Amino acid sequence: PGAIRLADYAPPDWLVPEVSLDFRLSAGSTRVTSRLVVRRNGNHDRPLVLDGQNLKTSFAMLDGEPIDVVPVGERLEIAIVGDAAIVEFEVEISPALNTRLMGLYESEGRLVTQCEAEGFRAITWFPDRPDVLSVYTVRIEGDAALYPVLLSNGDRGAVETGLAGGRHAVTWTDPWPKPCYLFALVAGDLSALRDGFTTMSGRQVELAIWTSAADVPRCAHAMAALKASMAWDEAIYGREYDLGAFNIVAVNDFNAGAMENKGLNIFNSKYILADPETATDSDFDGVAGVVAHEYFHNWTGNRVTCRDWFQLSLKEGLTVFRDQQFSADQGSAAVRRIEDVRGLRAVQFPEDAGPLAHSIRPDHYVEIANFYTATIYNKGAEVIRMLHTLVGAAGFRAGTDLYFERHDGQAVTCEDWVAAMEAATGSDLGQFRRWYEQAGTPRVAVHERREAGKVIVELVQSQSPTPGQAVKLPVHMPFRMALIGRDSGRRIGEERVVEMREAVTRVEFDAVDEPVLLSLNRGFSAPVIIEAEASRTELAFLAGHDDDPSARWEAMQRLALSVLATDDDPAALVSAVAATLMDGTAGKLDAAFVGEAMLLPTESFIGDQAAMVDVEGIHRRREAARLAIATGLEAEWWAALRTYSGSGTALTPAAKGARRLANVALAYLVGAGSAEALAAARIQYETAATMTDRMGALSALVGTDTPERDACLADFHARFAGNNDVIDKWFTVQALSGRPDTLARVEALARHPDFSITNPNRLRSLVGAFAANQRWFHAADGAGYRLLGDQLLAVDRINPQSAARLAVPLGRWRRFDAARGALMRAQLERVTATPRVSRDVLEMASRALV
Ligand code: HT7
Ligand code: ZN
Repeated sequence: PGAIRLADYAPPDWLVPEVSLDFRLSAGSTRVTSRLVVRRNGNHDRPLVLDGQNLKTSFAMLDGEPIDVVPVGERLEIAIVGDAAIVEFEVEISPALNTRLMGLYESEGRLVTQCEAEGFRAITWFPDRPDVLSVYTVRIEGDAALYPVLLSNGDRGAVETGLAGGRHAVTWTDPWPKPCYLFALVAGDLSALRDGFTTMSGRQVELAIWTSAADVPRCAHAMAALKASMAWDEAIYGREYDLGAFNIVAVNDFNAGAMENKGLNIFNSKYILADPETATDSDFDGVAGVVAHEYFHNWTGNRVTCRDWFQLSLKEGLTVFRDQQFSADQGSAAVRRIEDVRGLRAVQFPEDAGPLAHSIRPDHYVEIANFYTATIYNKGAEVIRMLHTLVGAAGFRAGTDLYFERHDGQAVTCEDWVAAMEAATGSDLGQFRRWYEQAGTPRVAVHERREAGKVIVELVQSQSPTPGQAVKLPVHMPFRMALIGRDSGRRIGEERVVEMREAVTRVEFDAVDEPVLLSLNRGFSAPVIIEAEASRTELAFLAGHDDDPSARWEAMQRLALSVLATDDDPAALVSAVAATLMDGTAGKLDAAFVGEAMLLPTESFIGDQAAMVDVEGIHRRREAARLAIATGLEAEWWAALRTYSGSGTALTPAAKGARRLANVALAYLVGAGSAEALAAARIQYETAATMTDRMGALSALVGTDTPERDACLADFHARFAGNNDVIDKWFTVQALSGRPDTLARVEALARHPDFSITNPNRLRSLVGAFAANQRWFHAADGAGYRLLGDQLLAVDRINPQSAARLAVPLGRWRRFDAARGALMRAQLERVTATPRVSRDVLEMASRALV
């Protein structure tokens, strides 16, 4: 399929300042009448071009006169003589048959829309591009019993009751011009948790979170997060909410996490519904983070939107950065930063190192849905974070103020963003712009020497070629570093923020009169891979003394990686773990940090460090190290379990940290294999007050071959039958198991009555999770790859976006031995050779094969 290129961008020939839509709803056949006020944009004689997909057009009119329309593929051209016109259509669509979950679709009897990126064209004829902004009036009419609640963007207007056939209607108007990807409609039998918020200028906003009546109490955490986000955006960015109502709807069938439609956010229920019984601490954090993210889009995405989809990171990178800042402010900032870095390195670094690498502003794509990636989102956020570090908090605020002042109501580019930052702060961001163009993760090699009482450090940056980008130029980045006394364990002098620009940057620390160790890339100030020599003793020392939490955690990770790369005795790692655990028990470190630092790097992350992934060797060495840590510190783990368990259901950072550390302790104890540990896990499972503790026990048991495991798995399924988000956990925990029968179990689970490929969450919970199980997905006979290929092709007929995501793990074929590589390629080739495979999947599989 043909690529769309940034270089071919041209402004829209016709603008649509006003749109009126009238929906006559029914699941089988919805009639959509549209009235578009169109205006010629510039001096040309080109026709109005509209997009449409699977639309049955019953009539079209131009300035009140019927016209014949003949679509060519998914495009329609209408020749217009004057400079303005009214274009009207009536189309018929079928939400019940829409399994792609784009456009208007049915989910559990409700009707819901998803329009980003290009779903509006499946609702009616329209120039479906983000640089066409319109004011919308929307009338929704439907059966009053089936669809008692009718929602759309903006503020609610006229209500019509008692219409013929038991129908009713509501009209909504949204005064803020918006691109069609932000349009939304929801209809169904919904109940709301209601609240209110008074904005900084004293306006009242009615807040409502809509779900089934039974789930209303489970929306409280999301509501609290929404109000906290509204207050935070006012305090930190001076941004106020701009409508009288803010509605959120939770749905079970959703392709992504959530959607920021103006005034009517639609969420995957996984990111709204939470109570201690059913949601883990990390689920609670996920709810707050995603609610904040979607709310923050109101300014970064909605009031100022993207000119074209190449600029996606303009809204996504910036909004992820803002939600990360918010979450850091709400809890333990250090642990949040470590979690964000762990996520970035687990997903984005491999993406940047493989065939799917692309810059945060790509210059071509085939299917835009394939570009909602960790690079656009998470590397995009790292780029914004670097800007924040370079210009400082006050400069950054001046930059965002200017950006909003210049571009409110516009569809703009990443260049407009950087230019505003530059103008507001007077900084030169010329070279910084390379981050937007270059794909791949830079490497920074660190060389250190002593010279006449000085410590001289040379930072050498380099970058390997990525597909289609052979030459890489040095990038501008802030590199935070400090010296730690090798004897005292204290920081020597001030931390430096070194601005790296050249290939080689020389840094001098004067008058250093004691031996030192380098604390590098503190706070993970630049998203790079560090190459620095350090002995295990030095790493263990930094893991015990570095005063920057990210650098301290990183020292422990590097120590673990060094030990896990060989068959050496893991004693050095065991004592570093012991020292950190003791610092926690002595109250010198908070429990959440200790829990984080105790976690060994995952098998995939260990694999990412080597040129070729040694699947069996990594698993064997990591299991051996886990056992050594478990048995070598058994008494300490029991003490930690006693100290940290029983923290109730509170969601304070201290209680969450305690639960985390207690569950790490339990996992090690179960790994050591004593009958007492199995009994403790079983008791914790049965008496848990929180899902965190219940899942902690279940995850510890799932890798064992014990009656406790089988009993707890069976109980879990029975106890939470019907709760989708929890049953997803039941699938995932089994898919991630280290047991040798995991593949057979996953095959059986794929035939389980609760499994369904039509629900994206369920598909991800089993097949997506299994593909992250390095040991068993990469079974040498290729059975894991076949399972993925089978599922991918089956899903593609139903939901191409879901299917395309499943191709990603196969794209790592170059990193494995020849036999596995060939088996992975064989699945990708099978996919590309399948007749009528979707454009989404074809693009992903073809790129993955390169
Ligand atoms: N901006 C939203 C993106 C999104 C999406 C993209 C493709 C297909 C379905 C989708 N649902 C939502 C989500 C966000 O970043 O806030
Ligand atoms: Zn977003």
